Amino acid sequence: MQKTKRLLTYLFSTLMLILLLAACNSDSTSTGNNNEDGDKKAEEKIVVGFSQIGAESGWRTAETESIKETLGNDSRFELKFSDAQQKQENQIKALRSFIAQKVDIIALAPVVESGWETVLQEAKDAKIPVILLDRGIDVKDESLYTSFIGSDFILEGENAAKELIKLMGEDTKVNIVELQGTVGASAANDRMEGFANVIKENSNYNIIKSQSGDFTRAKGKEVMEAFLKSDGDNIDAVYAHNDDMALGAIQAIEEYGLKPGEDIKVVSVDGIKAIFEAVAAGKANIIVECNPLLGPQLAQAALDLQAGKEIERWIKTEETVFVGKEAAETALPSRKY
Ligand code: GZL
Repeated sequence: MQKTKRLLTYLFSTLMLILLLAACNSDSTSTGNNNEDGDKKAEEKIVVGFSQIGAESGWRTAETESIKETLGNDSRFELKFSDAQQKQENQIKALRSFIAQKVDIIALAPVVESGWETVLQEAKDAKIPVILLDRGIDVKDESLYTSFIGSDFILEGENAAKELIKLMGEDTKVNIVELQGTVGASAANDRMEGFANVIKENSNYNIIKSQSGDFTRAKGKEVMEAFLKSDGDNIDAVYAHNDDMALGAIQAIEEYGLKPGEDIKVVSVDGIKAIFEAVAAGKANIIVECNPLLGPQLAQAALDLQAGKEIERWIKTEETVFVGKEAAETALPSRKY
């Protein structure tokens, strides 16, 4: 009897040990970054590959700083950053590198609207969502990107024209020269369209010259010098698609011997500190704000995507307009960039 009891006890404890080992073993099969249902484990970082256009303007630098500060200082993210020196081929190379590194999300500030289908299809095939930052793209297959975080450039252009007409009067004859942004960039195309939408409604207002200054101060100055040479005393206002070109134009107008902000009114888009200082000094007149501080919105979109949530197709940034010395002086102390 005793022998049987001892045997049964031995068999029972062996069985329990086998069951216990089997249970432990099933836990260790979920190795790697993901748990059983394929989601990233909570403590794993979200790897974001960001292809930035370059550093052509104060606005661009502010955007880069916002993204590096927000994602770079947040332990939930690993940010891989690439500066394309304003060349699309460098951005395409960067995207291919991010795909090869199997990042979780690609953020792209596309220098121009066209030429993205192939590389974005590669990202889609690799199941890596793409979030567009600050400029749009022109693709037939809208599923090639998940969301656009940025401004309404057509509205910015319309507001620039409306404020200029308010400032100079509907019945005044006004000849305008236009400094366009980078050729092919959505921000340039749409700011041009929006401004033209309003100007065409008033025959007193005419755009007599329009040329790209590539969103840079140096090129903006150079193009304005050419405008002044050909049409100097016939120019009543300059519309610049960004502040850096406007600041270059202000320099050219002064060197030409006229007073910017008085002889030639200056309307600009972005809202970097230097243009507020120019308006406060009476050298420019109208600022249409375009918000570059997109880091927090990118971070939130990445977190939502990683959590499997739907995100808005267009995550818009809120912006305003500043007109005249007093508005610029009041706003200056709180400007962050
Ligand atoms: C706007 C952005 C533009 C800025 C310029 O979202 O794409 O590019 O207005 C910058 O300053 O160069």
